[in-house]
Amino acid sequence: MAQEDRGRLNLHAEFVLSSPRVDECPEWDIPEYAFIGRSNVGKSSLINKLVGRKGLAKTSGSPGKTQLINLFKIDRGTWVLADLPGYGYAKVSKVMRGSFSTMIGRYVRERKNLALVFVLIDGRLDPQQADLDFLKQLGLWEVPFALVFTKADKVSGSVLMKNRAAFEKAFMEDWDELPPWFQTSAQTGYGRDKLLAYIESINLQLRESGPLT
Ligand SMILES: Nc1nc2c(ncn2[C@@H]2O[C@H](COP(=O)(O)OP(=O)(O)OP(=O)(O)O)[C@@H](O)[C@H]2O)c(=O)[nH]1
Ligand SMILES: [Mg+2]
Repeated sequence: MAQEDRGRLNLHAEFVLSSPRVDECPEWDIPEYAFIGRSNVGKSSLINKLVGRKGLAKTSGSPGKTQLINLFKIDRGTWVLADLPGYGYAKVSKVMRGSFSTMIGRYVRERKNLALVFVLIDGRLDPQQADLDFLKQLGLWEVPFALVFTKADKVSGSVLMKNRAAFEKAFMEDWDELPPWFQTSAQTGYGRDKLLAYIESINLQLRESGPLT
């Protein structure tokens, strides 16, 4: 569908660690952006596309690939990307789903330098209860988030718009206003520039307002 974004160079990215525990993640005052969403929604693929390096975050056609918290320092440590396991996918075993959701819950509540969670929503699907529940939980925990509708290349523009509108309608049953939202394709790079510009704008605001931790 939409044209490829070509405006930016690849970003410098450095793998930091994979861990099941947030308390093993380094404590630092670097703004961190976490990619969270249902298994298979395209978190790891989008991280790779943002950075411009295939294989930085491990991806797979079968859900449940990412099983740990993975941290990557971006732009020589100016900011951090966190790739997390997915939630709510019926075909991932119940035990794994439970452990992923504990890991995600602790991460979002305890990670002091977390600037924002990008909650990825599969742009091909009708509203999914697991996503609405997760967003409600983030709200109760007062964790800031933005929405990212993924896999835009897989559906026509009108289907994507229809799915987004349905999602927004369901979302507004719990909320008073919409968060910032994006549409992306990890295949074509559509949406990459806007997402990066948004991250940069938050980094700038945070630099002006002082330490996160
Ligand atoms: N066509 C298309 N395929 C995508 C896109 N994003 C991800 N995929 C595919 O979707 C599958 C899952 O992608 P991942 O990035 O591993 O998804 P994930 O959300 O990290 O999944 P888990 O780690 O299992 O929770 C892979 O086969 C990807 O190639 C996209 O924007 N377009
Ligand atoms: Mg993954």
